Amino acid sequence: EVPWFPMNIRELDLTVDTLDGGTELINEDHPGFNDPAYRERRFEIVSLAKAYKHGEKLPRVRYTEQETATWQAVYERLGSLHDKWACREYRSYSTSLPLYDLCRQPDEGEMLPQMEKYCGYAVNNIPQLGDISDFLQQRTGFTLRPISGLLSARDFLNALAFRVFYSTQYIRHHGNPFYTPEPDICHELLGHVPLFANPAFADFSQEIGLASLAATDEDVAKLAAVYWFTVEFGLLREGEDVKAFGAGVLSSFGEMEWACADVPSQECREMGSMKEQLKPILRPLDPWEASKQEYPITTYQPVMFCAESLEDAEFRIAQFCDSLTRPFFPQYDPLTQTIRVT
Ligand code: H2B
Ligand code: FE
Repeated sequence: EVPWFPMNIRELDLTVDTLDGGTELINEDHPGFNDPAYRERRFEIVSLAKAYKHGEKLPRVRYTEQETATWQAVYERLGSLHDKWACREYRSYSTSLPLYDLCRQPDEGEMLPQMEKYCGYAVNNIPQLGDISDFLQQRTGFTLRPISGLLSARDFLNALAFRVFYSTQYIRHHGNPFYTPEPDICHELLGHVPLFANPAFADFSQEIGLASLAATDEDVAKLAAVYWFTVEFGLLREGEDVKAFGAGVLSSFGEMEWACADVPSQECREMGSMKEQLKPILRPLDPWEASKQEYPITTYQPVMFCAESLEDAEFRIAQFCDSLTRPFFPQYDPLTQTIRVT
């Protein structure tokens, strides 16, 4: 029997069940667990995501001063680390022009000023998902959809086939701006979003999504691991340096130092519960190996994968996806926003 999957972008409306605590804060260790005001605010914001239907305008949230202060703390501290350790594709953009535009000059520059100009990125402003989604759509055809918490790997990956990325809209607890046990708007916007404006990255994310449609549970688990070691925790070689392209690294000071510094500090290692290990073990990106590699979700990554370039990662992952066998071959038709199977 073939597992259910969305055939039309509208059917993403059927994917609303989240796994976890993300929505309900059932986990006692969550920094917001004992804060009724935070819980109430979370409820307000996730209710918007739960009510959202395809085609509607993305909900706009009026963030409080306290929430904006949390964003500011994260934004400022990450900014200086990105200058040092974020990969080139995160820091800058270049568009490959469509054929009819070839008479014009290619458009190149720094990414963050673009995000500041078009999407409302600023130290004192939490950007709105709708503005970012419009920007990405014009860049790579990716759009954002609000979600209330963690989805199953299958549901989450399936949406990538439609070039849709599920994004949380709430922010971490103000008590500790530098820690979150789950995705929040800082992770999505400062970790994931800039790379979705990169055409090669957008294509390879969709590739993983297409491979997940109707895949067996076993193959979904493999794809989830490949996703984890690339989109979330992937590294790239730039000359002598190791740079971050995974959003989990890019949105965390500790993980960025752990992954990219020549010698991670003692303080950094303690933050990530790395007692014995001095540095992550870096392996060259091999999706077959990554698909079988175990990974912790509460400590830093003991093992990480480093690609030669984003194109190298894209090529290898495309090969891996092709190697998975399925009863049919799904393709995305962007004109009708449906999946065609052949
Ligand atoms: N759900 C949400 N809402 N955001 C994510 O980043 C996410 C998810 N990641 N579900 C998925 C799982 C990922 O860890 C892989 C595919 O399992
Ligand atoms: Fe993420």
